[in-house]
Amino acid sequence: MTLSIVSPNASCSAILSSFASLLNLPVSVAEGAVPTPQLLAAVSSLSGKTDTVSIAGWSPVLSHLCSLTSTPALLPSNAAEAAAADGFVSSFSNSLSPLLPLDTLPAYHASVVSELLGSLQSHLGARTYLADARGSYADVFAVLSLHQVSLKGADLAKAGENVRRFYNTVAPLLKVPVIEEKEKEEKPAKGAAKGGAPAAAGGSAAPLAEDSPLRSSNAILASLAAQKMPHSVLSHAAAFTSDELNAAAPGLSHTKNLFLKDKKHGYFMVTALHDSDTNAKIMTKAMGLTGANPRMGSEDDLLKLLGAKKGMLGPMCVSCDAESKVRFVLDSRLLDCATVYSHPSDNTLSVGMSPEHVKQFVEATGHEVAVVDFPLKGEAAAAPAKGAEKGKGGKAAKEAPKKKQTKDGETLLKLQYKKMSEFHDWYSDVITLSEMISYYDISGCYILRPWSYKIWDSIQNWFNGKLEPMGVENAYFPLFVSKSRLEKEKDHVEGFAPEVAWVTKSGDGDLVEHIAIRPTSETIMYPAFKDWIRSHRDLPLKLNQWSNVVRWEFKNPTPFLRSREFLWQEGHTAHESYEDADKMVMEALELYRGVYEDLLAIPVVRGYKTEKERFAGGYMTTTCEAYIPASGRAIQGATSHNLGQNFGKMFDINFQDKDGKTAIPWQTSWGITTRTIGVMVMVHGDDTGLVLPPKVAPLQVVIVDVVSKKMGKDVIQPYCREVEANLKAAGIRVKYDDRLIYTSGWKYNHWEQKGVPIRVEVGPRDVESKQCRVCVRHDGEKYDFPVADLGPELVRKLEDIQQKMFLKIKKERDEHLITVTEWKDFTPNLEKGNLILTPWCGGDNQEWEEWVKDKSKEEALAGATEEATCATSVAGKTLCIPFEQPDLPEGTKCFASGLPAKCWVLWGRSY
Ligand code: 87F
Repeated sequence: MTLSIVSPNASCSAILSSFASLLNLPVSVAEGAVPTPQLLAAVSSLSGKTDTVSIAGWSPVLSHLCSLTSTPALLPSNAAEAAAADGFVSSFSNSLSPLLPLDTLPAYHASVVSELLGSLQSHLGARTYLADARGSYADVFAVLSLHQVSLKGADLAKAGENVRRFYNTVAPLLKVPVIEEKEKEEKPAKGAAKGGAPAAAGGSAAPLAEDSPLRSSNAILASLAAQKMPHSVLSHAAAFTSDELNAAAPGLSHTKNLFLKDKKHGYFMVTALHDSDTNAKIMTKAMGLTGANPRMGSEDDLLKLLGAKKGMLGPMCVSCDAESKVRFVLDSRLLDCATVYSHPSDNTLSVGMSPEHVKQFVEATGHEVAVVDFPLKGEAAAAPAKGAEKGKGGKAAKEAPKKKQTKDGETLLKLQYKKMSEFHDWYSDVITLSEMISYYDISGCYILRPWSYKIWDSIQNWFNGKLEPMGVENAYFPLFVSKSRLEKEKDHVEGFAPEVAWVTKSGDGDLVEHIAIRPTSETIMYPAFKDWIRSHRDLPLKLNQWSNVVRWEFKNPTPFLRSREFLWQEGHTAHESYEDADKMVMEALELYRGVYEDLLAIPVVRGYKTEKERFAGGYMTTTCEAYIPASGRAIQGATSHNLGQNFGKMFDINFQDKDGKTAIPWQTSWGITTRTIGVMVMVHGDDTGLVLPPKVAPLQVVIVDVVSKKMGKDVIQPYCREVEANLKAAGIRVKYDDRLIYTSGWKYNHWEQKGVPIRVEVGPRDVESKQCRVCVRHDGEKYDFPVADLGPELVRKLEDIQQKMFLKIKKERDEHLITVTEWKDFTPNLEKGNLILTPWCGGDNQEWEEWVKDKSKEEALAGATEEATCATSVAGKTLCIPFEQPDLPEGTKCFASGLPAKCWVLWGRSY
């Protein structure tokens, strides 16, 4: 019997009939406006049951169909997965069905196909997984969609790697052709003086077809299947470092896996959460091993004992170690993860399992599981664990570093870490102890406490003061943006899509149209620009907005530098001519130079972004690049874009020019964020804490008295209050810390840690001699000075401090600015934390930029330990083509390609 199902719209028909054919169900599907109950009745009659089940949504309907043919492989494994599938199907239906009459179904318009591929790419990038022949529910729909649009190999070849790989895995299920991967293109060898041709992006991962030898020959996957151990397998681009892994499969609890050797105690394999501090001392102490000093094991031993290559290790590799020569250590923080992801000795795959199953698997191989409490990176070393008890639960992963406590519970005032040797931990320590930041229970989100917000306030005030004479007005636009508006900018939003956060519910109900939270406001503002700009008299339009934006980052979050919500200013202007827009771009960049150099005392290099690094939606991007000596890394400080007429065309903005002709305006956008504060902390802070440049310091001077038996507070306090009043009158931001509950020593520490530029100490002898002691935070200078002239003295001193702080950092930056003309000198200089200026072929030879990135990374990793490779990227990247260009003599060759050089480019490791 063939069942006729009438489905409510074209895309539902498409999905349903594909699904039926996949399951070999005798179903014919026709289109008609029918409500779901009729569909359900039809489904019930197919099953021979007459009772009508109340089911809402496509996934239960299709689950029902699945159950009829005993094909559990296609069932969602949990409610979240079913909801994801439903969401995907309904968004597919909503976006495509209005466009597609049934009879034109196979002939989708090219743009619809590319839109679909784009969304699939991000969908697959974010959550697809495959377990053997079993596709997740959402995956099946994705493939059905591809199947329905009758994509041929040629079209699919254009799709991203994830889509291709995925398609090929499921292709045999669908009995559609597998796409043959083309040989990776070799980049031009001509002029490739050094180290071979640029490598193709995306690593060397092969597609995992169903019959792939890799899949069938992977003993670990086979063993999991044989043991019927619940697991999922996620296939992704080859990932050698945790950054790469987080980019390839974002948002998951990935493990890092270390292979160690100790002279006395032999081999260890450690499986830890990616952001744990896998300190070997903590481990051996917790395991009660004495005299241990484990080091990285050799690659030979790794292969011999665990059958894994570097970067491919996972806990299940212990199955190779038949003689149990390797001790297995599990990070207790993993026990709090719902699913733990690790490589089955292949870094294009991640196996997801519950932590309990990981333990079970390892124990079944004859290895004991030693559970150790490793702290989160940046936390204080945890107290030694009491033995290596099995199954002991750790705390849920938190970013907040632990603070040491004194006996009576009061937080220790001293920093625990040194800036130069423990930079990352030092940074967390400084921003928390100085009361700038408090951590929050959502990863990548932080509380900006008054001490940091006041600095942002002073940047805003300075900036607003500059904007006014430039004719830029402040305005405020909504936080939310509709899907259709956001996607109007499809071409460049596509690259950013995984970072966009969406509101999909209100209360318990699903929103019909999902709403994005602004990651930037072009798509929010420019439809209004279209209404406001009619004539040349409406131009220039110059608006600025102070707001928060949300970008759901997957790389390691860092307060101020990379957070999921941050504060910024975004300027958006429209002009009659390209020249006017260009002038605006440069004026905005000059403001950013001012913020960094004049306010924050941080030198910057201004320049153009290369073609590869510029904002894809615009025409040309300029940037301010700062340098952080302690980490040897550069950081983009702010950007200003000439958008050309791209957005005008996209948003249909036009005006009548002076000659009465219709013209498209020239636009700019520019932004600077609270990252400024993080850069300032990193650049100026020291082992005692913050060091604030006077121009932005919430307090420029703090007065601390030294009360003693010799002179009580009745005498010394009025004296200090008078000093405070005089300094206030001189325009200084000053506070007299008259709290009696703290000692003067405590106060010295406290204000030093908060970076106040000047401390004025007043003791009994100062009162007698009508003077005070001036202590300078940034260089430790101390001198006595008469209070009568203190106002003008400190005004001058604060200016002097501001200038000296800038010059000190500029000197340090300049000492790290190196010119390199030959490739051989490039990576060694990166390793030294230098900024590198090189002659560059640029222009049409963009692939060399990628080559330098890959090659420098390869060279740097060749000499690094496994632990080090997990750290932030070691590749050298272009920072900018500096506006200030040194002479480029005729005949100069590009340091990488050997082609004729066109300009000088600045490179560095960057944040
Ligand atoms: C993330 C998600 C979606 C950056 C994004 O630089 C969209 C975007 O358009 C996106 N991240 N950008 C580029 C922002 C361009 C521009 N916007 C105004 C700026 C300065 C301020």
